[in-house]
Amino acid sequence: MNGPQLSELPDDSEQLRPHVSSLRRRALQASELSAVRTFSDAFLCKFLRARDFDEELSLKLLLNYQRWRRESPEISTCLSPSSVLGLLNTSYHAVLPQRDHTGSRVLVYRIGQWNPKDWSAYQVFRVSLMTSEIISMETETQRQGVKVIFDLQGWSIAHALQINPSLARKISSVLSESFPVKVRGIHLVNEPMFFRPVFAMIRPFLSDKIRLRIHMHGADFNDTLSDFFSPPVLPPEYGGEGPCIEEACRDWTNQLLQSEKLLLQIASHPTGDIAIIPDEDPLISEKVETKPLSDG
Ligand code: VIV
Repeated sequence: MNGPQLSELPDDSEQLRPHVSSLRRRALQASELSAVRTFSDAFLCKFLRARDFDEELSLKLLLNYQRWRRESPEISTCLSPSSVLGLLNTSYHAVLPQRDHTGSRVLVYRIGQWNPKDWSAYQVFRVSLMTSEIISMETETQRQGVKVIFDLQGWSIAHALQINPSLARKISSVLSESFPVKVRGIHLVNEPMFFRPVFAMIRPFLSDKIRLRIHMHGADFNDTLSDFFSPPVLPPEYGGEGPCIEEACRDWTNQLLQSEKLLLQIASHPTGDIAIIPDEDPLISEKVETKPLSDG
């Protein structure tokens, strides 16, 4: 049985067991975290599905994820949606209600809504991490990944100044090798000329695979975005027939706010695997509720 077929099976399937057990054994051997005694099936399945059950690559991804979290505490340790509510309320971000024709989640970021005087790049980054943590719990998203639309209308020098080389490295790392979600497409719309220098900072660190999945649509995106997404998926602002972007942003903001407790637990957990209670940390030793998310 090959990778894609294994990906169809549920977390507790008998056929996945050997793969899950083997990844668990190798991850525990390789892990640099002493407070961690084990990993849950659900957690390991995220990494296996993100790499189509290639064990070597799944292990590498898991270790990269742990390292990225450790090296980016300014982003990863504060996953509180209410702390960035002002930004979310500007309709900066939505996960669209409908998946695309392949089953990918479709995310929209409207950079112009981000006022760099009010919000740092770290806070903005946290929004993406919160969303990614939530949607990566969905089995269908683990299988079919995400497609992201960045609307760069309003991108300014003040935005560009927020992106230093270290942050650019963190952006490319999370896109290519350090988060358990398949990035199936990145669509830039309304990108101005002076976005180029920032993109030039990020680009060299991206894998070839991700680089090939980046599409620059410019201002006339209505003609070309429709080659990738069918009308019911996109909001009217992006040439589609779905709910308007404000509504989509409002709905996703509510979804994030409802997930606040869960996100705080992930952020404060040594590995991010909230199904496992670390035995050496009295602060998070109480039993956590893991509510399964419905695939909406
Ligand atoms: O966070 O799968 C200069 C995706 C993204 C993620 C994360 C995951 C993910 C697709 C990003 C995309 C957005 C965590 C797991 C990288 C956060 C970006 C935060 C910065 C501050 C936004 C500024 C605007 C960028 C535009 C970048 C465009 C490139 C992706 C080409």
